[in-house]
Amino acid sequence: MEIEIVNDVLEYNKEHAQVNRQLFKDNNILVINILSSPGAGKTSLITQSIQNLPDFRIGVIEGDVSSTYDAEKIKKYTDDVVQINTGGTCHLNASMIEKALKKINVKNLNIIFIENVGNLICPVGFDLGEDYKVLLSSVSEGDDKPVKYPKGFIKSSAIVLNKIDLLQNSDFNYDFFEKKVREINTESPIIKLSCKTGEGISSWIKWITSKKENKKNN
Ligand SMILES: Nc1nc2c(ncn2[C@@H]2O[C@H](COP(=O)(O)OP(=O)(O)OP(=O)(O)O)[C@@H](O)[C@H]2O)c(=O)[nH]1
Ligand SMILES: [Mg+2]
Repeated sequence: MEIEIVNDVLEYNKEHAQVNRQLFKDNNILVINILSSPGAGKTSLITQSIQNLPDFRIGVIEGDVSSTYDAEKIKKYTDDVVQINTGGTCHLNASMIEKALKKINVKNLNIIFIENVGNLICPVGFDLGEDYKVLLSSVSEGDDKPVKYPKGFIKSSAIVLNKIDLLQNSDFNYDFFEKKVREINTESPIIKLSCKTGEGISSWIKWITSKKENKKNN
């Protein structure tokens, strides 16, 4: 008997990402993969987005090592939520997404947010078939994250800085943060916002709706 060896994990992932990408294209769904460290505000950004995009039907794929805690929070805002528990793995992969997609009614959706497992390292290398990766950083993590964890900042199409309501009471230096982001990513917008106060959320919503419009026209 011949034994097939899958010797390139990323190659295997790429095949599944392509299946997902085709499904998203066929159904005209914009898919955003949100990367951040634990507690930066991924779930908060998703619930804010759902509330501020009333004209779109939004699905959410929640990635966590264990627990359904975030999915339960999201469930208050949309029925189209599916939880992936990775059981210890520190990132989502495309095959997990492919399975999760079978559990939601994809045909009804306009936008899908994927909340990746909270960390700035492992999720970056895995294409899930999404349209865009978004790197969410927050004031409470400090302004040196683009220096210490550059890859996510390089690979993301938008950089969101959350918790700007805390700027006044912290030593976070926004000019330093921006300079360090621009040294490694000259293109992607940096969107400053607070999921707590709602400040800046309109810029994020504008970014999403413009990407949705672009996808429709392509
Ligand atoms: N002050 C402040 N707190 C915020 C803001 N956004 C989120 N939080 C708080 O930060 C904490 C973490 O927010 P979550 O949205 O759960 O963060 P997360 O990235 O989903 O966390 P994990 O899923 O555990 O990685 C919660 O207590 C939020 O209420 C903000 O803009 N300002
Ligand atoms: Mg969360």
